Formats: sequence, C-alpha cells, structure tokens
Amino acid sequence: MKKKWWHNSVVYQIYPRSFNDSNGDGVGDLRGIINKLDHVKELGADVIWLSPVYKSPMKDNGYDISDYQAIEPVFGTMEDMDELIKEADNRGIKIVMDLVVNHTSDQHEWFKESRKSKDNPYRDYYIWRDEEDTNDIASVFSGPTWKWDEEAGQYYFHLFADEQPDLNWENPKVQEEIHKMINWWLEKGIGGFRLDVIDLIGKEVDKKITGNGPRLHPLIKQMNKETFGNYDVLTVGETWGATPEIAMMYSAPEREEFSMIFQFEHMVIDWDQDHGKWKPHTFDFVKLKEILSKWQVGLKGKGWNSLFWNNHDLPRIVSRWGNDKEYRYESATALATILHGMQGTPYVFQGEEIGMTNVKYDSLKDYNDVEIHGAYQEKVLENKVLSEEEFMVGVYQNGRDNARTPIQWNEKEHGGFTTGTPWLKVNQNYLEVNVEADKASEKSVFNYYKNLISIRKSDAYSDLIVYGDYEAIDLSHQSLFAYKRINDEREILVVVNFSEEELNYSFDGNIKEVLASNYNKEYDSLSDLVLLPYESLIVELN
Ligand code: TEU
Repeated sequence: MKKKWWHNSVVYQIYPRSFNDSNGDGVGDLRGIINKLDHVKELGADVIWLSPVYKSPMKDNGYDISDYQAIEPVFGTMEDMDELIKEADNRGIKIVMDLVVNHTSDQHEWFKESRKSKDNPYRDYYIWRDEEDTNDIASVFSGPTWKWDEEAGQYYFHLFADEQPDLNWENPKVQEEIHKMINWWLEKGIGGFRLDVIDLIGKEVDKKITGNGPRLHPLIKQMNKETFGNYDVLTVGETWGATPEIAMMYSAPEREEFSMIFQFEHMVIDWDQDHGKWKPHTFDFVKLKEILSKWQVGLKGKGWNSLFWNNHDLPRIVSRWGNDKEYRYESATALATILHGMQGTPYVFQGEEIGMTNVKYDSLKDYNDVEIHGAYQEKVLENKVLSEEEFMVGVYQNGRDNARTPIQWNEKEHGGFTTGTPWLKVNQNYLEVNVEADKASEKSVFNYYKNLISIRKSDAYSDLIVYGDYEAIDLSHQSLFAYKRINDEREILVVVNFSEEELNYSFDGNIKEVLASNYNKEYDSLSDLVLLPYESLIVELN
C-alpha cells in the first residue's frame, strides 16, 4: 500500500465550544484553541479535527450551518481561523475541518430562498413533498422526518432536527455549490475534512433509502475528483452503518474516495435493541475484542482503520467501560493501550488524554443536547416507553453532553475553562481531574498517552505499528486483551488485564524491551505474569 503522511498521524479532536474560552463569554473559541496549541503539540498529535466553527444558530452546536464560508462570531473571526491554521502549521499540526453537507441550518440563505416558492431557483436544493410521507423513517433526534412549512406550502425532509433540512444531493447545483466551498477551504491550506454522516447523502427518500444508497459512492467519487482528490489531505467519513466490506469501498486507495472512515460497530455493543443508547446494558468484552480484531484483519492491506473510543457524540470511555472511581488512571491507560497498539490512525478526543469522566447533572434542564431533549420528549413524555428514571440512566451513561463538558485545565473556578459562566456546567470533579494536576501526577494519563504516541512515531517502531500484521491472542478470554504486531524486523506484544481482579497469565517469548507499562513495573519474564487490575504493558519480543 502506497505510504501516506496520515498513516502514522495521531488526530486530536477539538469541540470548540468546550475547549478553551479566551474572552470570558462562557463559550470556547478559536483564540482559546490557539492559546492551547502547545498542549496538543506536547501530546504528540499532528492533526486537529476541529468540530464546526462556521456560522450557525447552534441548534445542534454548529452541526447546523447557515454559512459554510463564515465563522460563527461566538468562536471569533475568519482572521482568527487563518491564524489558527498558520499557528498550527508552525507546530507541524494540520487542521482538519468538519464538513456537514448532508443538511444545512434552516437559516442558511439557500433554505430561506428554497421555501419562498415552488419555482424559486433554490427550491430543489432541499427535499419537498406535497403530502407528508407516511414513511417510517424516524428522525435521529426523535419525531417525524417531514415538517410542514407554511411559507413553502409543502413538507420538507430532515433526518435530524427540524432546523436541519436535508440537502437534495440529486441536484447537480447542490453538488457544484458544495464542491466549490470545499475547494475554497482547501485553498486556505487546511489538512483535510471529517465528513459528517456522509453515508446519508445518497438517500432516496421515496424508496425509503437513507444510508449507503446506490447513489452514494458515485457522489463521493465525484466529490473526490472535483475537490480533495487533488490535494494530499486526510479525509475521514462518518459512516454509522459500515462493515469492513463497506469500509473498503470508502477507503481502498484505488477507489479514490476517502482516506478512512469512522465505523461504530464497536461503539454500539451495549445499546438496547429497541431503545438504543437510552437503555444501555452491560457490554460484552469478548464481543468487543472480536469486533476490533475483525476490523484489524479485515482492512489489512486493503483499506484503512480509524481508532477511537471517544468523540463529541460518545460518552467518556473511562466512565462507560472503565472504572472512573477506584481505577480511573489504570482503566483510562488500559483502554488507551488497547487502541494505540493497533493498525490505523488513532483519534484522541479532548479531555480523553487526562481521563476526563462522564458528568451527572442534577436536572434534565442542565443538559443542552438537542438529541437528549428530543429523546426525552418521545420516549418519556409522548410514547411513555421509558420511565423518567430509566431515561436518566441512559443520559448519565450515554448522553452526548458527557463529552461536551468544558475542558478542566486547572483548579481555578470552572476548571480554568472560562472567567465567565460556562455554557454547559463544568464537571465538579475538576479539582481532582484537570490538565495541570494530571501532568504533575505520578499517575499521569497525559504522559502515558504521550508515550504511546511517541512509540507510534518513533523510528524504531513506526513501521511495525503502522503497517505490521495483527495477531489476536486468546480472544475468548473473559478479561485479557492481548495481541501481537509483527513485521519482518520486529514483534511487539500488547497485554491488558481488562478487569479489577488479578490475572495470572503466561505468554511465549522473551522480553527485549518494555515500551509501555501503566504500573511502571519492571518485567523480566512473560511467564507466570500476575497482572494487577487494568495492568497494561507493551513489550518488544526477542
Ligand atoms: O452525528 C451523527 C449521529 O447520528 C450521531 O451523532 C447521533 O447523534 C448519535 O450519536 C447516534 O445516536 C453527526 C454529528 O457527529 C453529530 O454531532 C450531529 O448532531 C449529527 O451528525 C447531525 O449533524
């Protein structure tokens, strides 16, 4: 496979509202990011995925865009954006923008025009019908996907909030407008795009097709050809329904579509059949190992993996599947070890690098997320399929606001995130969990991540970790996550005791070098290992 710069990149995701507020208005901003670029650099990441900062009414915190080529004033100005690109470049960091083109905001000029009349030139930029389609496609944010618009005298289609009308990608003018905008951003020197729910742009609503439609890949190929295919950039598509076979259609180099995709098979294993994330059950560790191993082997030499536990839509992994109380450091670093020894491009979500945890607000009113409030309306108030108590368990465990609490920089008020009132309450554990305290701690999650990233980027091990073979070990074991990475020159063994009990285990082979250990232990043999709770190590074998 032809080598690409992003093959051994590590991406740091920033959700701008919650990262760092430089002007005291309680909302994170671009200047705040510029002021913290050295933190990202110190971690060792060389790409920042920046969640949307475009002009937006913020119904979905920026995933509802009203002008793709303007900066939302709460985040700053286009000059700030240009400075961020430059300052990041000065540190060897590329900025990957978040491209949300399945839908716009209903405040976008295109939609304001489109709703004016049936013969308006922008009418077919969106999907209008005379009759409310009785199709059973439900909105991701609950409720129907068709909304009556009085001014337009028709219904329009929206897979997300009412305020996020879906673009009509069957319209060549929409394709042209979006391609033009993509090139405008590429010309500004950005490092690529994360493409929001891109598997939905091939939808054919009359045939009840939404994700992975037959029109999808031709649209992506054309987008690649007209835009980012002419640049050496990283593109990652968000594709919730992908399997390894589908993933290869997006990320096989010869397909000329994307660099890679985000697949979510491993991220939904504890979701309920009927109520999804709102009624979580215990997760099946063996199933998790099987899925991750399947993806490691399935894409080998044919496509490219992304590696993640977290993003702005997912709960904090140390709370979700680790132990954020007695073993917060140990389980956070165990989870990092599992992922960062694997083949693919790792993504670190802001705060993950210091083991930030889920939050539990006192009242539903403290929550901001449109998805949470939509689901409450539907599941508790209207359909009464979950009790308030049951629903709140789902919010505490899987609500998207868990990922969106402001970054806890230090022990100052509001964790040093803002000198004003934060738009979303800071997690009250900020006195114990914050960047400053973590970096100074003997048990520093940040320093552990920094070491994992330095191994991936090192001359000695980069080729092995980035391109080496993956060999799972004892997949059926109930608490051990172990695998090897092998190439012609070297062999490493990754070992994690993913439990709170001691684990006795013996491995074949002799230790040449210990590359990582979250208990900072010395190891002279791999036989009769007694692994402590969440004990993790990476060793090179002779
Ligand atoms: O998310 C797609 C999406 O469906 C999930 O975020 C969904 O909200 C949930 O996690 C699955 O139940 C993308 C963006 O990442 C998200 O922030 C936006 O809200 C959404 O698209 C609409 O743009």
